[in-house]
Amino acid sequence: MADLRKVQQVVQDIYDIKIQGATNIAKSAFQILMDELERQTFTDSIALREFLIPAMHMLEKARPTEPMMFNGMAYITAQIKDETLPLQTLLPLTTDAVKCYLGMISSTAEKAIQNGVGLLNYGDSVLTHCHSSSAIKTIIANKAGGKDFLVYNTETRPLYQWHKTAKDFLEAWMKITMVVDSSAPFILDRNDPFGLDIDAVIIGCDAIKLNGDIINKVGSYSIAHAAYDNKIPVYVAGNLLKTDVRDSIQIETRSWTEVWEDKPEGIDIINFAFDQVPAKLLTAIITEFGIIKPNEVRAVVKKEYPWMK
Ligand code: RUB
Repeated sequence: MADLRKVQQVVQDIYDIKIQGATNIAKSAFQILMDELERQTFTDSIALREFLIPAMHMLEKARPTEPMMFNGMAYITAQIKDETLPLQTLLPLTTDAVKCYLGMISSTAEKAIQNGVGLLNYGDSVLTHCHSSSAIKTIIANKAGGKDFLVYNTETRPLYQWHKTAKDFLEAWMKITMVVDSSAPFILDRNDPFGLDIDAVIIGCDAIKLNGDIINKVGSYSIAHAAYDNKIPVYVAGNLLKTDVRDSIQIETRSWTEVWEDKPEGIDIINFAFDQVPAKLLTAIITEFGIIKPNEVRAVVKKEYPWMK
């Protein structure tokens, strides 16, 4: 009988947003696979597969809008497709594949952050949304060159991921100003009454479509629209391991209890976790292969990640 208890705990933590953000979700998922492959004893290759396959399915379903997860699962599955492999070959092959993908997540994230250095100038104001480790680290990396700038961040209802974002910037000794979600498009207006004069938007993403659209925390769509209308560049701190090559990603909707726990009967609530931003509103995507235009995604993914299917 496969022991999936520790995997189940990580699935629950991902679902409960104790682990959040596409990169952290993927890292935790592949780390628990790695830990369990090392911790558990498997009698034969069938026992190993009886653990691995359901574990991967459970993790993949924890949040439905995460291609970095299914691309990794596809990568591992491709390495072990030979059903005849004995345990002594299958186990190290599986462990190596998981380790390799974990390494890829970290190295690509680091490369993308470095590729985003130089986007911001001294004195700039930048708006970010939700909690994206990629967007935050890219903004902080821009400051590392000695340049100072102002960061605005949205509250991110209903779960208030802004608390995490604010703490990350505070730890990096950066000045951060919080705004409520519904005011974010307004502060991008060149005529906003406070004259905030935002110079750039940098947001993360959960999924990148082959046509260059991206999926990110709900609210990204209206922010990108307002930025586009005001000729403010919108950069996506991305990673092409997040490409939805199957065009199968669903926008996650979450329980209405997150919005109004004791709502009266008769009221419907739709609680979208993400929205989709059309490529035409995006200036560029900061990736591990450089800063690319949204319409270059298909060609770059085909060239750099031919194994993605
Ligand atoms: C987080 C979110 C982040 C992306 C990218 O939403 O939308 O912008 O996941 O994150 P949630 P990263 O809080 O619902 O997971 O850059 O860390 O991969």
